[in-house]
Amino acid sequence: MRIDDYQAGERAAVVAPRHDWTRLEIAALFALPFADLLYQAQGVHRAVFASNAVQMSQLLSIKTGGCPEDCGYCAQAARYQTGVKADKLMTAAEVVAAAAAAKAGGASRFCMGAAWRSPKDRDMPQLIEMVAGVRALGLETCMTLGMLTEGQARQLGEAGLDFYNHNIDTSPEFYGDVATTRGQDARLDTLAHVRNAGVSVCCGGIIGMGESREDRIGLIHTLATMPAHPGSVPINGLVPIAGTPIGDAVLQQQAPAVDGIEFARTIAVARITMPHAVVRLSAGREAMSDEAQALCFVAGANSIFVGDRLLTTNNPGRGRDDALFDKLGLVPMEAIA
Ligand code: SAM
Ligand code: DTB
Ligand code: SF4
Repeated sequence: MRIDDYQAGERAAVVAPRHDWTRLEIAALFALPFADLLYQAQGVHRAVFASNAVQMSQLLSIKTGGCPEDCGYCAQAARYQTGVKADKLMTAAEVVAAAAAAKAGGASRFCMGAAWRSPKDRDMPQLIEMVAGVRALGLETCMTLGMLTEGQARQLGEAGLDFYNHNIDTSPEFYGDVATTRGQDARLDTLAHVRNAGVSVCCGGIIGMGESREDRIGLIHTLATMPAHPGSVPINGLVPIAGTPIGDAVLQQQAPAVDGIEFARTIAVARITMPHAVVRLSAGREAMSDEAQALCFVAGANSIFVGDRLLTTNNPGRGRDDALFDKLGLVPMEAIA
């Protein structure tokens, strides 16, 4: 029986999450004719989610630049000359004011990012105050602060943090080409701490860093075989930053950072393998055409970042996004929840 032969109420059960995906099965999905892949992704998407609803998150860089890590794509790594200047941690009052503006602009989740290897225990009270203040506005809260100890994850969970973003970025095989100051296993440890603290996991990766299809398969395989699928899966298109090793390599080839069809394929495979996850068309939208973004929504993306800025780079503003939503008949997820 096909998905669309079931009644609406039965459908979510039909797409019960599986955690035993093999690389071969994921490779076979990637290899489908494009229309067949998107048809399958649409079937899964419509079985679980309202078909045209898109969740909207807004980012704020609460502590910019000066990061000791060496992620080869990142504008905020202290060791690369990217023109980003290091700032200190914002105050809770400043963060809450920015969250109020984000809410007025239509965001339902506020994601606070810090360019740290990991937070210091002395920062925790300030971070906890931010979570409480943003929550009090009626927004969902998300933080991305680097690696967390079990205790730090528990403290943030107790403060009411809804989501923690921590990306595995790429396949286990390619990870060593992306960052060397810590391994991907350390990222998986933090994700376990977050999960155990009862905070929802937001975890995904970056496409367009020079990785192979096999690496994209490995990225999705790692995510889809986690003990629980992440609640949110951000798929970022590399924003190439001059001065970073990966950004420079992409810029010097003068090739588009991401092939739009392969990007949409990756979203579709994430949608099919993690049916209940919200899949975010994350960084990289500024450089994407409306048509490329439309393909990603058809492939099953149902979340975006809104607002003019991501962390250090630009994002399509409200005007362009409103026009895109109008053209495609998309509506904010909260509007129909
Ligand atoms: N320092 C924390 C960490 O690494 O987890 C939090 C901030 S970090 C900037 C969050 C994520 O943003 C990275 O894991 C990466 O996936 C994504 N990201 C950073 N720079 C990017 C870029 N230039 N293009 C696309 N995605 C990027
Ligand atoms: C995620 O996966 N993407 C966001 C968020 N999590 C923290 C970050 C995108 C950053 C893009 C580059 C920049 O603005 O510096
Ligand atoms: Fe630091 Fe995060 Fe950037 Fe890596 S991605 S250099 S950990 S801010």
